Amino acid sequence: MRWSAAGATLTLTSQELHLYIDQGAPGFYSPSSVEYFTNLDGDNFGDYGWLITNNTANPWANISLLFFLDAEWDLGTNLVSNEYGEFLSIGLANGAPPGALAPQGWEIDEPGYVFGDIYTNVSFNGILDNQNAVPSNMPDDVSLAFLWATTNLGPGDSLRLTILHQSAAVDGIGHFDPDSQAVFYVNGYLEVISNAAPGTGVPEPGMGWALGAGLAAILWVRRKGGK
Ligand SMILES: [Ca+2]
Ligand SMILES: [Ca+2]
Ligand SMILES: [Ca+2]
Repeated sequence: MRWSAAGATLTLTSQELHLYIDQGAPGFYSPSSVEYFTNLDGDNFGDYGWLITNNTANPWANISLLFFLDAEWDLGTNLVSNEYGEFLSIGLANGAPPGALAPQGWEIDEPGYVFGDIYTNVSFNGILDNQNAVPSNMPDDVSLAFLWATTNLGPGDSLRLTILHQSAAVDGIGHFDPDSQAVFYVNGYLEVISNAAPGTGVPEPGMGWALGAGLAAILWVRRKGGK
């Protein structure tokens, strides 16, 4: 069987980012969000994502990003439940810039209309089960998710999550429609972007503050000792 996207129609039903910060209720981002960017072509191949900046005065702690995608092959001719997913591996996508982070968790599941727990995991639990509930011998409606966890994001710094839809890949998840002989592969990467002033390097979030406090303490001790 020759797999390709040629002649098949890929519909993107849901593209969602759920951003958890310090165990609060997650923020929700979609293609309607101002943070969204897209370089998808007319066949829905290419890349897209969200650029989110911490515009608060305080660091964000214990951050998790959960990306959810519900896509369909040839919705108009063979519907959504004849498809399956295949997990390839966790790895940094081709073309990811230096320092970008590969996903740390994944899930393939029915989107939750019938039996899947993926949407509860993404939107409520903030975890993924690293399991494929829609393999080739149990075709159904395929949806998928990836997870990134990072430590802190300082005020003014940004997270840029990029999701790739590719016709070939060695990492990530493949989404197949055997009747259409169609496949696309999904992977993504996260960049933590420091907006610190040029010349200060890329400090660990919070380190500038710690360094400043340490320096102040040393100066205070010296001044005190000098008296
Ligand atoms: Ca289909
Ligand atoms: Ca599941
Ligand atoms: Ca689907």
